[in-house]
Amino acid sequence: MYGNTFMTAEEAKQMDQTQDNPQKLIAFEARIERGEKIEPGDWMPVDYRKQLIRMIEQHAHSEIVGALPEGTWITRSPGFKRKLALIAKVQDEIGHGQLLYSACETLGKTREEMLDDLLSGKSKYSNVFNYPAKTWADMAVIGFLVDGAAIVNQVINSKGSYGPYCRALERICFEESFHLKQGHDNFVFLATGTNVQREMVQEALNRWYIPLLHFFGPSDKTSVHSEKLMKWKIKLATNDDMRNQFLDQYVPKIREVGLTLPDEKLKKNLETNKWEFSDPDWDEFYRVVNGDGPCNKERLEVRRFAEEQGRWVRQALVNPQDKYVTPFA
Ligand code: FAQ
Repeated sequence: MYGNTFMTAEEAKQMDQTQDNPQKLIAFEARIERGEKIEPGDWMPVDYRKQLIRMIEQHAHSEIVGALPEGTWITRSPGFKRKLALIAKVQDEIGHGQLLYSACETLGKTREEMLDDLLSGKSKYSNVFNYPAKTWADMAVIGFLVDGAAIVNQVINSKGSYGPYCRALERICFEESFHLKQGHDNFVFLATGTNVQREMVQEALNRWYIPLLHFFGPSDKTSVHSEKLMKWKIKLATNDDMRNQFLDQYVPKIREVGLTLPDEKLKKNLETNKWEFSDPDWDEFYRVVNGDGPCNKERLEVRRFAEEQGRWVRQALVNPQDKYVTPFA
């Protein structure tokens, strides 16, 4: 399983009992300072483990829920080759989820516990996947810009301090780079196509602009976890820095094909080197990430359905000699 080692919750608990050891904390932080990777069996502060579980688990859920909006377009893809590419991409996203669940299991939380927390709404996943994919142009915007945003975040975090997460991110980034090409090709094709195609991609872009700004998380002033995550090099750039890097890379590419972003205030301040934009309604962000977005219910219902329909397969893998009632019986 990709060079990682599982850890049971019991083992993690035993390790966490050695917490009140200031010497260990100093040695741990010195390792991080030197740029060493922390590995599953190594001593780590309880909060380092908790933060990693929270973040990797949310990331894993985002990958599998993230496959759903694009999944709805597989049967409606315009043409065989586009369908093949979309199927491959969706399959990759599920694979990323698997890699990340494995990385998270090295910290002592089981996959079953993580999936239960996703289905009960206890765990979060990325805001962007709670919006509908209304037209084929959404496939272009997701592939080009959501994957583009994910790459900005993941390339940065792949240089982080926890070995299993960084190794998973490196591999994920290779595959996401292919997704980006697929998305870019689709995006340019529509932007340089007929008036109808151009209007369709502009309309999709208008809908995705705010969710994409939200994607990098709340501003540095209101981010809850950034300080600790940065101190322990789990996160290597702040939310605002990642958002700025994304705008730097992608706004010129969007404008290059003659498309616009729906924000008159969006411009780069050449003195500060930072992008300025209208406040992207953070109330909407919190509503969406806390379960009240346009598609939250639908996304979790589909995941629940998949969980129920696949239960007999998981049981049969564990006890192949037993008889199972399949949904096809
Ligand atoms: N969505 O204190 P901070 C992908 C929550 S993968 C939902 O700033 P932090 C691939 C945050 O959890 C996309 N919730 O948080 C793909 C916290 O709530 P909590 C996923 C969000 O951790 C492409 C609260 O707000 N990528 O797209 C979001 O320091 C195409 C306060 O926030 C990752 O997960 C959000 N956008 O920074 C798949 C990367 N932002 O937990 C299919 C790893 C914040 O206290 C198709 N994660 N929150 O209840 C990270 O880098 C960080 O967790 C951030 C947030 C940057 C997302």
